Amino acid sequence: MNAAEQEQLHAFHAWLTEACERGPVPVLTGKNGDMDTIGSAIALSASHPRLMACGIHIGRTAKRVVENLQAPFRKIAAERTSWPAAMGGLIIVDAAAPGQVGVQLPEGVPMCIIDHHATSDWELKDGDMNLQWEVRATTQIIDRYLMAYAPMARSDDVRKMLLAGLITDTGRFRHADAGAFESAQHMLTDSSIDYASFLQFIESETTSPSERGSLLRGLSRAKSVESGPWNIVHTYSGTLEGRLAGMLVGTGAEIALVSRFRDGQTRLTARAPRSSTQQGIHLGHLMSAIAERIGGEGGGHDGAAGWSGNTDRIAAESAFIAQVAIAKRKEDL
Ligand SMILES: [Mn+2]
Repeated sequence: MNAAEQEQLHAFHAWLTEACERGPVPVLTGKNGDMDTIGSAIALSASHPRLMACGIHIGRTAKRVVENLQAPFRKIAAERTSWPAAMGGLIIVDAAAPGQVGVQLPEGVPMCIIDHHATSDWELKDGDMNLQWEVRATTQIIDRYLMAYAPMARSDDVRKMLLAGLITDTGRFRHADAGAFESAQHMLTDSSIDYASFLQFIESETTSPSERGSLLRGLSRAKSVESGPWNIVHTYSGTLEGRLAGMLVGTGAEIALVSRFRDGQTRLTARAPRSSTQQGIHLGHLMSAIAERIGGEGGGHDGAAGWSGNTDRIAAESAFIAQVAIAKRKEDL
């Protein structure tokens, strides 16, 4: 952690202390409900009784971990959301844009964004804060805060929440960096967590026959195209797009794209292996460029990103493929 980050944590602590003095402070998760966003919200909420983890959706892995640990998390309605009266502030974790939380945000409440995406579409007002760090998971930022300002909150269960977010966002440490390992070590040190069995628990996910069917159909529809200097393998599927994209990367795709159309909305999910990001691909930037061109919202990380909007599926796919075509390729390493 550098001096600027230490200073930011100090400012965040002051912001949070004041907000909690004014009233309840919801800690809102991203609408994908992945383990990083849910784990971050629950772990941070353990540091003060006025904080409450909440969100519109809890993803599959996060749901299993939350149920297993009986962790406090409040599901809120996406429409006509009822916020607590006299909120002292609102914290949003692991979401790069207002559209990624899935609810209408309350007016006139100071906000703090805690995120690690490469892109950010938040507009900050006076009294708002943004903690956007270049780390592999938002739970790393949360743990840094807890270590410095609420060490008592770092129970084994809280550490498991943090660790689970780090494990899943790094793809079981396949996309980790030195900082991610350092965070993992902090989370495990002086805990009684058995890392290997916790990992086994996280990985013991079952696939239903219908899900297996859609994954297989998605694979059988996959097409490989050349776009400028890049190879893209793309398909569409109604579910488990992230997992399907990971499988496409496993076929040797330089860029994997899975699209989905549902209820008038198209969603693009893209993944790229490290070899592609090292040669200049940044999927998060590509997705924001698409949003600028055809509308909707897009962003994310270099090797994992998404876009969603009202355009039909074929037009969105074409926009992605066209954007990739103009992405320069660095000399092979
Ligand atoms: Mn994340």
